[in-house]
Amino acid sequence: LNQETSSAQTVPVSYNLNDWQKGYRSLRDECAYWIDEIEGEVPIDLNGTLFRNGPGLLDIGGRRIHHPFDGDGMVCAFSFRNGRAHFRNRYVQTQGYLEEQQAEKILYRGVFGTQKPGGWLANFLDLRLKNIANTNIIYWGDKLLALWEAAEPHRLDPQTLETIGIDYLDGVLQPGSAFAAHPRIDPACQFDQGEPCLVNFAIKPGLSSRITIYELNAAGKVVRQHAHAVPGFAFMHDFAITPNYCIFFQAPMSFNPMPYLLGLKGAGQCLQVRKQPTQIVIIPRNGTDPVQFIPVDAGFVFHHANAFEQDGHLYIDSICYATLPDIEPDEDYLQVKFETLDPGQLWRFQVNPQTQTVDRQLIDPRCCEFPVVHPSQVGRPYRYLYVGAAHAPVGNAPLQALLKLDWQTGEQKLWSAAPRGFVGEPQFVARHNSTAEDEGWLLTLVFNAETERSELVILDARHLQPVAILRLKHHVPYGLHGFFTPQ
Ligand code: 3ON
Ligand code: FE
Repeated sequence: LNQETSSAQTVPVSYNLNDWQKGYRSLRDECAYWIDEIEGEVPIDLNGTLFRNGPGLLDIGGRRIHHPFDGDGMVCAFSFRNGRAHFRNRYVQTQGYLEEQQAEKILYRGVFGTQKPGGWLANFLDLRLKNIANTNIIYWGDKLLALWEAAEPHRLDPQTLETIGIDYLDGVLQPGSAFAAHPRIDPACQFDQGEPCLVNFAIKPGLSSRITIYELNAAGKVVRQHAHAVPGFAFMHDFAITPNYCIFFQAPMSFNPMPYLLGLKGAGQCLQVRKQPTQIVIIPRNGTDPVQFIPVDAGFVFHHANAFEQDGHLYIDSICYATLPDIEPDEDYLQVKFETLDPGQLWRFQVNPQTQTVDRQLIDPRCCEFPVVHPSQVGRPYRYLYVGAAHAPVGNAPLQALLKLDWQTGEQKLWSAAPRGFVGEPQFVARHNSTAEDEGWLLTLVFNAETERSELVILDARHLQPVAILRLKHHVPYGLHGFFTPQ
């Protein structure tokens, strides 16, 4: 263990920055193979496919992109059948990806600061968005969709990962429509006779912003849709659902588009979180009751873990940042000084809709991100939360561990891949016919800096102990979100 201490926190550093940096190299190869380096055993009753998405290219035509969130989407599929595991990865063949690979150079600006070569003049007034399809991937209604929140979904073939094309949800979306990268699946929708449905949203930001809610039935058809104006600029990456509500945290943002228009910065670099209360925006899913806005000090939230209704209150569990770092044009994301940034931390918010007041509680100071719960507990009271976490209990650091929290007993379990492992989002997969909420597995992709390759780690969710480590033949750049389907 590297025992250096930082000035900000007197916590032993559990990682080496050089190790962490190696997880952000492009993976150009597209592969398909049976995984044969396996430590432990793939559970025989783990059947299905884990899809995951994330930036695959960190450089184009010999030039680095400015931030990983600007990287072209590359989808991985891990298929589990009778104790065997198959890996496949493929780029989403977006128009921008194809054009840039053909030209062997950057042809589009990125939201997070990637610029075309040639300085500000080459970027001046180029306001096109490159739909990079890099944030999430879902399998719903027989469609595999790669998502990026500022544009339309791309449909892929679930077997080959070949790109079929942009998907307009049978004509519901228009060219240029957004469709967020954070759908939630209501496991038993009261509007659909208890069948599961997928709830997602789209945001049109502006001086006043517009949120559209889409609900898709199990066949993938949009069965409910309603739109709402929210005052002020809205950049909301995720939301939470309960049986009756969609819940958003709207941080107070200022957006100064000048540097973007002039070709000096990406649109996302022109956003700033103001030191004012966040609005909790509560949109009734029936589409007719009034929207409520309740202020609370919450900082900025990318991801919510879950929400539920209980005893006349609304509970929301979220990962909050006191401040967000600016992505400066002359800054290198690989040189990030983790210890100088505010960590993401788990908070619970309890909303009283009668009094329009909120109580909030910091659950744990540990830096964490990418929360998940059992799919049948989405929007319901739940017992277990799983989240990527830092190895150290305080301070900001890369994710090297998984944390399991038991809300009932307060007990925590930690599994750590430190000092040389770096984890991604965990996925919870329930065992077939399981009864206990933690009966199943957690799947996460770990970058191992020692081998400079990635490995899929399967943990028993009850004990948070690995049951199998599946070593890939190469690394996979740190990714964003994934989805498990039993198919
Ligand atoms: O002007 C607006 C501003 C804006 C930011 C309009 C807009 C819609 C174009 C826009 C675009 C937003 C986009 C495209 C956001 C994309 C976000 C993204 C790709 C990823 C977000 C990831 C969040 C987190 C917390 C990641 C954490 C990662 C780790 C802990 C390490 O791997
Ligand atoms: Fe996300």
